[in-house]
Amino acid sequence: MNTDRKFETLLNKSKTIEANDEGPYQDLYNYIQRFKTEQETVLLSIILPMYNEEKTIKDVLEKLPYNPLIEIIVVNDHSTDCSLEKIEEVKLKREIKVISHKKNQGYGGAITSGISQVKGKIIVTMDSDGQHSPDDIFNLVKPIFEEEADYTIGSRYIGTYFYQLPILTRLGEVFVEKLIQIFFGIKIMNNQTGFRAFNRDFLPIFDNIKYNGYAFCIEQILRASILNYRIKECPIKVYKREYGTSGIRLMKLARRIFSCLFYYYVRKIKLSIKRTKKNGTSLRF
Ligand SMILES: Nc1nc2c(ncn2[C@@H]2O[C@H](COP(=O)(O)OP(=O)(O)OP(=O)(O)O)[C@@H](O)[C@H]2O)c(=O)[nH]1
Ligand SMILES: [Mg+2]
Repeated sequence: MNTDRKFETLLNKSKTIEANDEGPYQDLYNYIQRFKTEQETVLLSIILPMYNEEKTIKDVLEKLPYNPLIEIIVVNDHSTDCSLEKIEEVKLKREIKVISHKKNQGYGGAITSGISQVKGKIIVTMDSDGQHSPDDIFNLVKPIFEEEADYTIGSRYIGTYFYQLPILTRLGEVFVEKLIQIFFGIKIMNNQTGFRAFNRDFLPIFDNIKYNGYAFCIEQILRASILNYRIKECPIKVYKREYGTSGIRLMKLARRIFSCLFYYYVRKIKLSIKRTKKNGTSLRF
């Protein structure tokens, strides 16, 4: 794990916490409670990358499940607006760990900083712009707790999305889906999603990432596929971005995605040759 990343933990609101044992997350709390052991006391870590989300972050944090079995980590990717101050205003007694980057490191950089601090058995990442719904967390983590999958990907295509998707985004994702299918043998429709979950054992897959921006999403899918992890797309709901601006620049992202596909296709071939020679020895990137 890359631990020399330049960040500092600015805020760690360690107030007395009372479990919120009522409301919409009761099923989730009851379910994860079953996996608690003496060694394993934090069952879920929820990571939220945040870049200039002053309009949404407070609301997003207030709607998250909250329980002593769950930790919440916000990665402030050098926001230049009042996002950080908005976290201070979060109502309810919530312990929120905030990691602040001294300079912007991109979406992938924000996720890997969060990952370097997790204590949980299962890790969830979701966006802080209000497009994701926290009640879908259960859908994403259940297959991992049940050991049916190692990496779950929140998919609006097998779930729902409540806005008109730009035609280029849809076509781009279909094109990438086909390329991944042809060259890596797996079908992932919503290959640009930021809502995902994985087991802590899966963390080495995030070591030494090459793509710090949004191509990070594809990079991790390809790495997981090369290392034969079980990937599953699960239904989620995705809402329209109501505030702020998307950081996605389509042409730049397209170039990065193609570079990523090419790079990992070559890696895949090299690793399979090594695997044959070493007769099944586990390999890392
Ligand atoms: N734009 C941007 N977002 C970042 C960065 N670092 C972290 N993020 C967060 O990453 C999440 C996803 O970013 P978005 O720009 O909304 O990307 P998206 O949801 O895939 O794309 P849209 O559907 O167009 O909104 C948000 O929660 C951002 O706050 C960064 O450097 N740039
Ligand atoms: Mg978004």
